[in-house]
Amino acid sequence: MGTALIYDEEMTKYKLLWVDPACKIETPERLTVSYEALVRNALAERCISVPVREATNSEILLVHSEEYLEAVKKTPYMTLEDLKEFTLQYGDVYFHPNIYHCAKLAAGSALQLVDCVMTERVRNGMALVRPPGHHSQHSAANGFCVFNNVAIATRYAKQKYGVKRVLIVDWDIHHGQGVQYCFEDDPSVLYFSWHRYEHQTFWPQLRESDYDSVGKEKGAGFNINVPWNQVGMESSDYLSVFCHVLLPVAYEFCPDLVLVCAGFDSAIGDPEGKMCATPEIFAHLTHLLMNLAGGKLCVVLEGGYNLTSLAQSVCQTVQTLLGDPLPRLANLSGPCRSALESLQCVRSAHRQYWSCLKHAASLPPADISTKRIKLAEEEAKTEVGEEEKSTEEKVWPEPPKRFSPPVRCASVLPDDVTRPDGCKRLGADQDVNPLTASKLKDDDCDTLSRVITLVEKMEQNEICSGLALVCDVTVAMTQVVQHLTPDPVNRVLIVCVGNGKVPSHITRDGKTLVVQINSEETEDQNSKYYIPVFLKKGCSDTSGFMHAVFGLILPLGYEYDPNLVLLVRMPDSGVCDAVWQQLTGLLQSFAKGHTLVLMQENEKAFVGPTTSVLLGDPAPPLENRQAPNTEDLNVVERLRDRLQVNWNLLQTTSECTGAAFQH
Ligand code: Q6P
Ligand code: ZN
Repeated sequence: MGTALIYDEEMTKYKLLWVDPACKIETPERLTVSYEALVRNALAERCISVPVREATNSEILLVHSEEYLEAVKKTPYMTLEDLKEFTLQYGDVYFHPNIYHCAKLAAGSALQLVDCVMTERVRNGMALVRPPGHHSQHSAANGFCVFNNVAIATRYAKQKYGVKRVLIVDWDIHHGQGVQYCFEDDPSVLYFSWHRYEHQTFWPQLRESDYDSVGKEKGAGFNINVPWNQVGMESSDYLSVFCHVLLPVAYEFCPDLVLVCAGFDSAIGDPEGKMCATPEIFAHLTHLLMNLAGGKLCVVLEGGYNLTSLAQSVCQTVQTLLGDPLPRLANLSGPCRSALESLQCVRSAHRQYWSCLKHAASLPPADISTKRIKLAEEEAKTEVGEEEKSTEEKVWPEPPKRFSPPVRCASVLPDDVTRPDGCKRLGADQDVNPLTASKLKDDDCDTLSRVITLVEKMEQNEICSGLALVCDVTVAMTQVVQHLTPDPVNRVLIVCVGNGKVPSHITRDGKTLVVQINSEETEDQNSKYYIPVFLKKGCSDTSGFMHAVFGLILPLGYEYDPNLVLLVRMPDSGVCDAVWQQLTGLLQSFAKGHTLVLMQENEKAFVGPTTSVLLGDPAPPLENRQAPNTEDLNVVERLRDRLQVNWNLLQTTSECTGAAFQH
């Protein structure tokens, strides 16, 4: 199952025809540079090209009023003067004789994408469209948007395919207020948006863009706003919001379909967003959404005004949809203080609606709302001359080419286990480096030397990921760690699932980070590099387990930035297939996808489900939507409090300790 790409040159055939400084950034080149970059990087040819179509009247009316549609319908026949006049009734938008046609194609593109994802002609896809959609409202154009492409696609998916729950992730740097208004009271649509806000001084300067607009009536809790109150937010700020808000809530919501309002004005270099996240962040944001809804992910272009940054970000997104290994995000800092304030506010505003946030600190920092008023007043005074400041352009290195090793997944399996399709078997003796083999004196020598060979080939980028069935996972993990060259750049993240002792020389060597999810207390508790997570019901509690994955494992992994991940399934771990597959999939975020999975010989039944995820198939959705065990949530929360001194990405409050704020 492939990736759809929807693009048509026709959508470049309208532009601003008069002078308007607010609108001059929205150009046809936005689309051409994005598409040309996909062609140049040989990504377009790997996608399934799907034709555009016009959205029909009745489809547009799913979201917009008849009066508004009738008014827009007249624009192709207007004179320049009439168009200017017509434009004036809306904010930050322009019309052109061909924009109505393009707006129908843009909305129709989103519908085509939903159609091919829902009918499983493709797994996922991206639509490159103009005009964008997320600001447009029931009876109004706004912010370069004419029809609300993603809102229309959402209603269409619900109506045509009976989709029960839709998640909309709006990573554009502006608030998609049009989407918020459309679904505010609708619990079947979870809308998440982060946006430059600066205490309500940034466009569109709406009170309802703040964190406390959580949705209305039955839809309360289903609208999540993350206001950025400072510019310059970085990748770590974005990731911390994904780990500590969006992902736990999204998995609890359990969508049947995920749509992205994909604006790339949230990337570095954008003149509107003024943020600092590099284009590689979009590879990760995309990947983190790819195991929801069984992989049904539709990405629809919104903003993005720095043509270089936009094109690079679009490529990162599409290459991830295609399943290529992710780039490493080196040197992530922790979230900045302002981001932490926002995070704390959002988590506290939503703690009553989502059980995964039940234990979030209950109070936003006291000065936040007063700050909004104070800053708004200051801004009003200093507004003149603000734009002329800091004209120097941001520079950042071009993202390195993402390389896909010739072998995606290799396995070391006993002879009686059938090799899963698409997975190379590492068995023939000629594959094993004789030097390696001679170093190992063990009963299990043959298997272990093949495992070491697998790791070597991963280091040399000949193999991306691997799986091995061994007679003792603890021995195997020890061998692998010892074998790796003692170069300090070699960092291994070990994720141990289940009970059992992890040898202390591994947990104390200072270059291996071990996170173990278990249900037994172990002695060794206070090391920075050995993090045992005791869950009452061990790995069999889905919600508690996933809470630990989002709240601990992902942020730790991002901050540690390993070059190899060892995922170890301890004997009798009790973890169910779907949870195991989700974890395996999410761990592909690290080490360019270099994950080695170690399992006990007798766990043959898990070979198929594991390799399918290593080969890039989405993990099945977690249907079991029980509330997590309170004690387990508490354990994770307390661990985070304790460890955030060492690991910045674990922070969720702007105070030194979140504990003081609880309950
Ligand atoms: C921003 C309007 C311009 C002020 C110029 C889906 C994409 C978008 C639109 C932003 C409109 N203000 N200094 O729309 O969110 O990027
Ligand atoms: Zn935008």
